[in-house]
Amino acid sequence: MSYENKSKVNGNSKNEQLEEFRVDDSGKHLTTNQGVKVSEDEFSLKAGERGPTLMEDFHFREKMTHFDHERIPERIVHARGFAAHGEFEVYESMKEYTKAGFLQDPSRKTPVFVRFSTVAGNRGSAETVRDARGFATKFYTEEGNYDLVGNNIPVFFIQDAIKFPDLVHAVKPEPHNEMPQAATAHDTFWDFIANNQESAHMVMWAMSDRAIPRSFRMMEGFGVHTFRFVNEEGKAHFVKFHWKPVLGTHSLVWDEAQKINGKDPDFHRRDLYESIENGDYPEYELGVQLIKEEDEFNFDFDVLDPTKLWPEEEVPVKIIGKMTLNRNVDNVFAETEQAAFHPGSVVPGIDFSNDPLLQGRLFSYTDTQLIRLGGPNFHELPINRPVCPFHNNQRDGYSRHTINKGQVSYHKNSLAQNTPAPASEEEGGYTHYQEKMEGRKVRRRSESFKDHFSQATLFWNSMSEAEKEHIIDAFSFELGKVMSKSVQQQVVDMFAHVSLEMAKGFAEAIGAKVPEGPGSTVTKSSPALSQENTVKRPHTRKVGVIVSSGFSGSEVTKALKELKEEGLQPEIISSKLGVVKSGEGEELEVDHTFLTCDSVLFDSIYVAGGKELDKKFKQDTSYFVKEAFVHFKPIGATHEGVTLLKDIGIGQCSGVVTGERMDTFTSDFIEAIAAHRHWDREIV
Ligand code: HDD
Repeated sequence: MSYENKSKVNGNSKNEQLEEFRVDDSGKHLTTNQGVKVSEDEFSLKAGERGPTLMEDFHFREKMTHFDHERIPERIVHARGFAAHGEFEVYESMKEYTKAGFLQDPSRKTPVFVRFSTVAGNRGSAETVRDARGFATKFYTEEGNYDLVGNNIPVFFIQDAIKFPDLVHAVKPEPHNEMPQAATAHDTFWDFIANNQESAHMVMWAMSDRAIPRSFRMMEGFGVHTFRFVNEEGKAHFVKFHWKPVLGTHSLVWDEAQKINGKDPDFHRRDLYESIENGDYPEYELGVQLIKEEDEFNFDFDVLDPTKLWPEEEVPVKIIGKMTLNRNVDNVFAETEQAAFHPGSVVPGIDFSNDPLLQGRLFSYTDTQLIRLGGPNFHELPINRPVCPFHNNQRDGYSRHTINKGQVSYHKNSLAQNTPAPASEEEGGYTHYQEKMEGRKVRRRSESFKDHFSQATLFWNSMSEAEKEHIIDAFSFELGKVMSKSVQQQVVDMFAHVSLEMAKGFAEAIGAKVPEGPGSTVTKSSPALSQENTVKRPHTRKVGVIVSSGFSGSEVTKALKELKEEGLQPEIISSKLGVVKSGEGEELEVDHTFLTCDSVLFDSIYVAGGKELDKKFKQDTSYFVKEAFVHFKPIGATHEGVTLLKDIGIGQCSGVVTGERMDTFTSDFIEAIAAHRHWDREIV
């Protein structure tokens, strides 16, 4: 059965525009690109049945040439990505702070296109690697496209864009053997870190659970830099942008993440794609942190330093709107791959700060599209076109689609009454914030950018015990893969400035010299940074339900019904596909066998059992359940499942819910699932 995108088109101006470009080839005659109907597509034109192919076979030549040119260069970073369409609405007018049109009117829905990505891996790499995730949003506003090109980590490795090529060279697979793929666990990355210590704060995030999100739907997004909101009166505020997922921020565990990479390298895109197809639309609230221009110097961080966050307890996040992703793309290449984001795409009411990382990004993104998308007309590609009209004197170049009429393509002119004409501010013309500037030309880092460790310690201090353990394990893993003893030791010594306890923890694990000092004197913490304090909801969680023939029909089907009613997604696992029959004759369609899925692909496991439990079934169940157990996942068991669990050696403990009392089983189990993981479980 061929796939049909059933998402609605009407009411979303971007989708209505894209509809003009969408083509459905099914049911049509095959033609060449010149529109000539093709009579044969199996055999090339030959001089005799056994003779050579002829040059005049224009259909063969066109088909083959197009195929030979199908690939374009992948993004130098963020090559592996997945995207969806949606819409954004503001909760209340933000007039007081910004004149941005899409932030004025709660009844206005602004179309958006969001691309999530990993940073380091190539286009075909696995998705649950340890890495930052890109979170790039294109708002198709009525005043032009606004791109919020962020990550799921609120700070960055470096403070100045001139170091970006060095950072990326160090992160990418090493040049002499092109290993490892999509991983920072290698010498050049850690050599870079130890010798560029401004990276300390972001490394803490990268070693934390944040770098292995459970889903794109369950991670935060951050604009990272300080931008400016400017209102009608020309008054500005510094602003930082946040996306807060309605389902909360949740992560995988490292062992699980690595196994998923083998079992389902498309894990994150599948999750996003299926959620949208199921109508479980991913939602994120937009939050802003605002600092008055006059308060610029009233904090213990420099607002221009992209390695610093603004603790939410000091500068609260004001929730101002919501984004809903409600349509999958029709064609990944045409939309996701050809999408061109640019932090410099702003609209009136949003402006830049002098963050030197942002300033450099303003150059890099157009530059990269020129090579990747093959010329200066990438803004004409359907996915990149604004929904508002655009007019200027730019002309020609590769793949120009627009047919500009008339003689005039210059300003000023008299032949076209000096049009297209610049718009005044009142007419909506973009005017740059008139920041007063003076200074000498220098190649220097500001003194106020020199504290590299305080916020790294703030992050460490804010973690729960389980999160701290994961960070130490992550360092131990990554540095354990580093060959150079010197680099290992440099990293240990560097992070001894962040936390002695932490550095000692991984120094021991990798056999490095355990540091004596210096440690940190920072005692501050920010509870908002811990995922322990995030929203916890069971909605859309996947439950692998292990069932065999002769299961307790009415009670198990009732439990499954209740799980579904609460928005969870039970999927039936048994030894073979087809149906399993209960003792009373009820039938359940089997979704997976033990071969076609794995416990790492579920949020929780429910062992419902059945009368027919052969040795193989028990072994497979045991493997599934033990794996879920060591990944701290909620486990439920009823009927024969209770005995199976006991036989495996899993007794009463945190997050293990057994149906001794069927009347409370599902509610207890759902509560355990909502908690996400049970870190207080003792693994022996
Ligand atoms: Fe970047 C892509 C996010 C620093 C240069 N970046 C890219 C994407 C995201 C980010 C999400 C993928 C967009 C998409 O899905 O197509 N980048 C960030 C963030 C940064 C950051 C949050 C720090 C705050 N980036 C950064 C710097 C430079 C670049 C300092 C260079 C000076 N980034 C690029 C790029 C990419 C890119 C090479 C590759 C593909 C693209 O732009 O379109 O130009």
